[in-house]
Amino acid sequence: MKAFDLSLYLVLDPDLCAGIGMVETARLAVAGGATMVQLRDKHAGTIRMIETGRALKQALDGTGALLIINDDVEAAIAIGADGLHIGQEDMDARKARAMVGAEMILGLSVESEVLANAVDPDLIDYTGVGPVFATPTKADHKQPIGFDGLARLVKASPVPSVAIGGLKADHVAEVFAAGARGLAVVSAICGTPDPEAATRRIAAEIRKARA
Ligand code: TZP
Ligand code: MG
Repeated sequence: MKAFDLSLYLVLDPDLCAGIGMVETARLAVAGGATMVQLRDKHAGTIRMIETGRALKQALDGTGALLIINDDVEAAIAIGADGLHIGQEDMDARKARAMVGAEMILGLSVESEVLANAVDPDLIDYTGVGPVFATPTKADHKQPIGFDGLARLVKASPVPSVAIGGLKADHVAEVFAAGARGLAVVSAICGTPDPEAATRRIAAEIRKARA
């Protein structure tokens, strides 16, 4: 499996990125220091996921940033993405791993300590832990866990974790203090007037937190 850096993980949202689009948003964010980019489009079918995913792959090529596909295993394989991210209600981890093979990065969302404890490190490479805060970006999100909950779930997770949910540049220090390897953000970058500058601000906080 490829080495991966969870520190500044952009999750794309087609509605929030509507102005300049997901591909341009990703390009700017990676120029600003995003280390991973997830294509998450709950309304796109596999054909559209593949189309957008291929454009993203081309935009990210040579940058070192990795491309992760949310939920659609068929699209992830067709795109030749670096990884697949699944939720608890999506495909079963064992089946997903069997389909993507050993090389692809496989991430799983966990919203509780019980779920974090149940993660099989032979199948899953990282966990997405949250939501730390309530967020309008995901209408059906689970109960927010706060930074105390984040620390507990990170500790329970047998693989590295990235925090998600309502996170901004101001939260970076607490995210790393809780033991997470990084933060996953949507609205802190997507749809902002200057996605590259917004990403740079977060990246600068990450350098401080890690120093
Ligand atoms: N999963 C849990 S919260 C969330 C997802 C996809 C959305 C996070 O969006 P934002 O805008 O960074 O709060
Ligand atoms: Mg899902």
